[in-house]
Amino acid sequence: MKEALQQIRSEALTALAQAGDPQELETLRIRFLGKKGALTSQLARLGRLSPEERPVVGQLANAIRQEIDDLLKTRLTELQRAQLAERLLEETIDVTLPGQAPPLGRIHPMTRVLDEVKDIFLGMGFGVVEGPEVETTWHCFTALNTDEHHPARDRQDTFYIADDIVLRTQTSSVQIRHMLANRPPIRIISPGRVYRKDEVDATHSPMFHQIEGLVVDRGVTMGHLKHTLDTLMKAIYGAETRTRFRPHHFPYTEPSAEVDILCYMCHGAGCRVCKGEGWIELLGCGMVHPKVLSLCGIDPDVYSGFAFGIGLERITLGRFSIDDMRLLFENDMRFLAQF
Ligand code: 2NM
Repeated sequence: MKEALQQIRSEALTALAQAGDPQELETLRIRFLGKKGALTSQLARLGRLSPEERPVVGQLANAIRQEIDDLLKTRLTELQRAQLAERLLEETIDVTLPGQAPPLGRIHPMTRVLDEVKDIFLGMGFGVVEGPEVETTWHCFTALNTDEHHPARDRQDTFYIADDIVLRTQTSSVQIRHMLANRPPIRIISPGRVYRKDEVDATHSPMFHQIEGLVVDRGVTMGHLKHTLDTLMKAIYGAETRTRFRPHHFPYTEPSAEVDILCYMCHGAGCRVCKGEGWIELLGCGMVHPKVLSLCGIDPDVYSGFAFGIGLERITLGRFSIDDMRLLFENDMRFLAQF
């Protein structure tokens, strides 16, 4: 039996010396020292020995167990150290490598144009006023002198929430609220989303953005209106830009006009951008109708005002030579990253 124990010992020492990783060591521990291990099964046979032999062989078996156990611990530490050293070598960080920049967002082209327009008007002493997108028909139509049968009120054209509640069709409703709550002098722009039942195509969307402006004071004239819009157009499209005012009709202004700018592509010669016209229609404006002032508690015999409305998408498309409005709403980074 002594020979068997020595045999186990030498097998174990060799195997332990050759083990390559902690997993292997554990397998060896079970093989030699486990409940059904080689050494344990030898010890089970101690009982068959003579009383003289038993303590001698027992001692030898224990010494071997201890030796294997010690070696297991030493080898485990060694192998763990080796593994760590290997990992440290593999995972070395080269701090001189260039970093990986996280993808950065950027300002949407419409936001950029809006910020520019705000700057221009802030420079002229205007305030920026916002208001609700869900409006009463009174603020959206009645107060704007738009009578009961006007097509703008049609359920085919406007999103109704209830009989007298709509998604605003223009931000003029914000200016009505402002006039009701403030006395002249008034100088504001009101940018924001507006809604109309239009099918989506290259130039239409059921939701778009408007910037409306309003000035009310004593002695405000069409001359002030023309100068203000001329200044705006030159600031957006360049100092050489020319504006043209054409008579038009809006229920909330009298007189009313549509404003064209000389085509920024062909400078009047006629091209694809202006559809051969030489001019591009950009906005609507006029002198605030006396009835609108009265409905807002402002005396039209004392005060006069001008107002205008301009589409933010329209300006943005022109400004960056984009030919399809849908591109502004699709949030495709390949498109947006160009600005
Ligand atoms: C436009 C064209 C002309 C307008 C009128 C008003 C208000 F509230 F004063 F009556 N705000 N905006 C107006 C006038 C809007 O958009 C094309």
